[in-house]
Amino acid sequence: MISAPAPSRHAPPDPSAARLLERIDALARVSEQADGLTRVYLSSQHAEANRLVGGWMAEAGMAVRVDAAGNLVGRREGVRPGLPCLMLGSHLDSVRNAGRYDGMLGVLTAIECVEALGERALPFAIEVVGFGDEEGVRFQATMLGSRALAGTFDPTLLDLRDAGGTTLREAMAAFGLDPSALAGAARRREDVLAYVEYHIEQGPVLEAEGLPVGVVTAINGQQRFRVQLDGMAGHSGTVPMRLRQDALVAAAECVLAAERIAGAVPDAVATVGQLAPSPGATNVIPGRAVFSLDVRSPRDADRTQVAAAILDECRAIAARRKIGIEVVQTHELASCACAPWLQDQLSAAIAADGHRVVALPSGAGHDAMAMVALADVAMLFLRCREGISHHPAESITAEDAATGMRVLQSFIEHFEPRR
Ligand code: HGY
Ligand code: MN
Ligand code: MN
Repeated sequence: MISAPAPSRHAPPDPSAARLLERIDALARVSEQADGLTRVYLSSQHAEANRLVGGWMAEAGMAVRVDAAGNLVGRREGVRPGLPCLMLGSHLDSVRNAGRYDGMLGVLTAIECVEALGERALPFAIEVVGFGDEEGVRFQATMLGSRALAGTFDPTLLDLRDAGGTTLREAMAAFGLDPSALAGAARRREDVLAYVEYHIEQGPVLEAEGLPVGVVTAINGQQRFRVQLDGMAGHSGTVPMRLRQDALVAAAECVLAAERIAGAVPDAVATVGQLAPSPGATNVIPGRAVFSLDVRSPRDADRTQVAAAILDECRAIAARRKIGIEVVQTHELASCACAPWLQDQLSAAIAADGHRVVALPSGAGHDAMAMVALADVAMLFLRCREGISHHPAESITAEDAATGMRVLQSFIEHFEPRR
């Protein structure tokens, strides 16, 4: 594991930015990994993170609950109880060996902003949500928490199994949730004025522009697949090369095909992040190879065309090598446009803080993609060093953390619900 250099931090000008960074560091220690950050959905670390962040929500004066999907929800009433809310938030789960800002920055900054409101009476409520599963690390399907809150959760996903064979249904019950009550997590459209997510950019654009923050125009659509290749295991010393049905070699050819096909389509990306040969012995020809495929594009037509072309090529490779192939799509989310009226209000907050306004697309997926089924959405991006993310070297500066907080605060205080 690369030991991440401590992010360059001067004493932040804003006292709550100092506390924000301390809290992010404290939350990063809630991990299944002794030497880094891994926190997956419905784990004991997820429960501990809900307790820790829930305590900070309570300190900020919010009523705190965990919903039927395990999402952490803090609520601050407006001028009178029960008003529709401006919903802020992001996710509290992480990828494996993650950075500490992806997701957590948005949740903890929103809590600071709510606390900074003090007794100020707003004509709307504010809710801050810490979603339990944006990354999809444990069950391969992503955004399970935000889909449940948006009312689009597919109950057949309850039969998904993690690497240990535990179903999502069993994991929910072990977490203290009732899987049969999952529909209760769904919110009503009339109760949510908008969903706005503050998140690190996870890319190089803001740094290249010399800007601390930017407004997101749209979030690229994405598809994920599980591909299983079944050849013939055998003795590595005795089976001649011409007689082999080596599943791992076939998978390697598929990986190269994914790179070639996606690389030929502007703005499309394809990634094989997981590849598992079995039985996994040095002297055994891999009879099986299972890999993940992640395909994205700003344009849904391109994305589906690239995914189909890659999988067609995988099938041709398997046929030529006399290898069986099984393809399962585990996830799909269409590209998501951010609402212009919200973009305008975020842009005004950025400009009021003295920055040039840049609008940019998001290549990374976010809970906002699921939340758009419930309410208009928008995102505020914060610069991160060299665009590094999904890696322990992910980092931001204290100054930028303070800037992002001021801009989010200004957006909240001037928020005008759409008439
Ligand atoms: O995969 C993504 O884009 C997000 O980080 N979950
Ligand atoms: Mn992520
Ligand atoms: Mn994220």
